[in-house]
Amino acid sequence: DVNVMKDVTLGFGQALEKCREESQLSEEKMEEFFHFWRDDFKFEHRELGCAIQCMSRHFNLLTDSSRMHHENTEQFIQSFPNGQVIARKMVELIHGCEKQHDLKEDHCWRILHVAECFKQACVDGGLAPTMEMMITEFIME
Ligand code: BOM
Repeated sequence: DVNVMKDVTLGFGQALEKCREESQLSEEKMEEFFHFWRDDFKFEHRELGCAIQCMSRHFNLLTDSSRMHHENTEQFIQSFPNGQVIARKMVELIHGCEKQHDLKEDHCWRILHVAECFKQACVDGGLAPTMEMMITEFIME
C-alpha cells in the first residue's frame, strides 16, 4: 500500500542528516530523502549508496556483509501503522534486487543499484508513493 510506503520512507529518511557527513552526501546531491520517489531522481552518486548503507545500519537492518537483515527489516517495516501489509513484500522485493546485484563488490555502489532496482519494482508494482503525498506529509510533520 502506497500510504504505508510513504510512512516507511519518511521514517527511514529520519537517519539522513545523521548519515550525511560520513557518507559525504551533500544537499545538492540529495536534499531530502523523500526525493527518492521523484520520477526524474537519478541514481548516479556513489555517496547516496553510502548514505543508504549508513541509514540502514542506523536501524540495524544490515548483516555483517552489508546485505539486508531479513528479520530486522521486516520488524522495522511492521513498526509503522499497517506495516504488516507490505513488510513481507518489501523484504522480497529488496532481496530480489540484491540477488541481481550480488557480484558488485563495492558496498556503496551495490546498495545504490539495489535501491534503484527496489524503486523500479515499487513503481511497477504500484507501491510507489506520489511526490504530492510525500511533500504533503513531510510538511505536516
Ligand atoms: O544489499 C543491500 C541492502 C540495502 C537495501 C537498500 C534498499 C532500500 C532503498 C532505499 C529506500 C528506502 C525506503 C524505505 C526502506 C525501508 C527498509
